[in-house]
Amino acid sequence: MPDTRDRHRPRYHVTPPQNWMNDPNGLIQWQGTYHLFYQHNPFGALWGNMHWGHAISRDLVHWEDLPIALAPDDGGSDAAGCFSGVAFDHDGVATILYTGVRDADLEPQRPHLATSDDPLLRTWTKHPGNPVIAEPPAGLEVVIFRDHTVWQEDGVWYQGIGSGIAGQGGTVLLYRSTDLVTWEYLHPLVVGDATQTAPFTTGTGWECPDFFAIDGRHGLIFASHDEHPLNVSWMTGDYREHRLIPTATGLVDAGPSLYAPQSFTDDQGRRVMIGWLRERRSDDAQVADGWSGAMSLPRILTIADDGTLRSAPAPENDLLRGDTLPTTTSADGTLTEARGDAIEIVATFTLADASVGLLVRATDDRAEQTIVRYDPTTQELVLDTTRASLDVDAYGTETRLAYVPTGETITLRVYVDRSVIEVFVDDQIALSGRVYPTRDDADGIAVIGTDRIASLAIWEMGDALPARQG
Ligand code: DQQ
Repeated sequence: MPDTRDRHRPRYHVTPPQNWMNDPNGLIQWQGTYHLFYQHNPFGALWGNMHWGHAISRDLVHWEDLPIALAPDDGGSDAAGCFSGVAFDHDGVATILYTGVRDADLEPQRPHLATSDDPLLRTWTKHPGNPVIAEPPAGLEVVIFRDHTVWQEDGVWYQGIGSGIAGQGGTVLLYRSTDLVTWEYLHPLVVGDATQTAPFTTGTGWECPDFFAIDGRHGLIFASHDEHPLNVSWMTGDYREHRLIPTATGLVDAGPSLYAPQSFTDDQGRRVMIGWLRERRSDDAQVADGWSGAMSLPRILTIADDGTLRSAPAPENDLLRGDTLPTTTSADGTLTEARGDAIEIVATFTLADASVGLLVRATDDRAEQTIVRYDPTTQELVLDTTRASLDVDAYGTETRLAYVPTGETITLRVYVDRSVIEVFVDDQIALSGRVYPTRDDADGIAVIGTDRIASLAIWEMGDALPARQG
C-alpha cells in the first residue's frame, strides 16, 4: 500500500491509488451510483499506457477504488491506449465511446464503442466493429481527432469529436447515428479562431469537448491542446440546425491547473463537472512520490441570463467537513489558533480600496505562502503561487482575472488540500492551482484586510477515499 499520507498527497480530492492520473472519463450516475473513470497509467507516475481507472461514490464526495475498468487490447485497434471518452445510457445499456489508439506512434486515434452489463460497470465489452469511425472527414485537414461528447435528440445519437481545422482553429466535428455503430459526418458544431489572443487563446485544436444543455440553454466546454497556456474555455449561445452560434465565452477555471474537465447530468438534473488538476512540479518529483494528478471537487454548472457559465462547488462537498476551527485573528491577520493543510475557508469581505483575501499554506516567516486576493482598485482576482514553495522543482505562477462583483462584498471559498488549492469566488468563478510547500510549518493561515472581514469560517476536512487509510 502506498503512503497516501505523504506531504503533497491531497486527502479530500481524488488521486490515483498509485501512479499516473489525468482526464476524468465516463462520468455518469448509473443505477444511483456515481462513477468516475479516469485516464490512468498503471505502470508509472508519468503519462503513458492509457487505461481507464475507476472509482465509485454514493454521495459524489466519498469514493471507493475499483479495479481498472478498461485496458488496451494487445494487437487491437486500441493497443497503444484507451484515451478519453464518455459514458451514456443507450436504451438501458451502459455504453462508452472512447478514443482507441492503435500504434506506438500514438496514431491513428479513432472512436471506439463498448458496453457493460455489470451493475457496477467494472467490465466492458468492446464492439467487434471498432473503430466505429475509420477516418476523419474527407477533405478536411484536421489537427487532432479525438475525445467525444455524445447526446441524443429525437431518438438520434449525436457525437462531437475534438479536432482543429488547419489554418482556422479548434473545432468539434459533429456526427450522427441511430445505432452508435454507423456514423454520418454532418459539419463542425462550431469553429474557433486560432489567431485569437484576447481575452485568452483557444488554440489550434480542441480536446475533450463537452456539449450540454442546462435549462434550455446550450454550452460547450473544450480544452485547448496547444502548450502555452493550456486553457479550458466555454462558449454559450444559440444552438440551431445542429450548430452552436456563440454569444458569450470565457474560461472555465482561470488558474494554471485544471484541464480536460467533463460534465454530466445527474439524477437530480444537475450538470456536474469534474476536472483534472495537473501537477505543477517536475517529472522527477512525481516519480519520486509515485503518484501524479488529482481530480477537482465536483462543481455544479449553471448558465446565467447573460450567457455566463458559472461553476459553484457541489453542496455535497460540505459532507467532507469535520470540526470548525477558531477564527481568532491577530493584528497582522494571522490566525492564532487555526492551522491546517486540509481545510475549507469561507471568507466574506466588504469592499473598499485595498486588497482583501487570504494567505494559506503559509510558514510563520512567510518564506512559503500562497496568496488568494481580490484587488478592488484593478478589479482583479489574484491567485499567486510564486512563493508557495522553496523547492525549485515546484512551478509557481501568478494568475490574474478581471472580475467586477455585483454587490458591496466578495466571498472567497478556498479549499486547501495539501498540494491542491481550489478557489471559488462568489460561488461563481473558479481558480485552481497546485502548491508544494517544503516546510512543516507551512500550514499557517492569515487574513488580508482584517478590518474588512464580514465573516470567516474554517473547517477541517475529511478523506475522500476513507478505505485507503485502512
Ligand atoms: N488526454 C487524453 C486524450 C486527451 C488528453 C489522453 C487531454 O484523450 O485529448 O490521455 O488531457
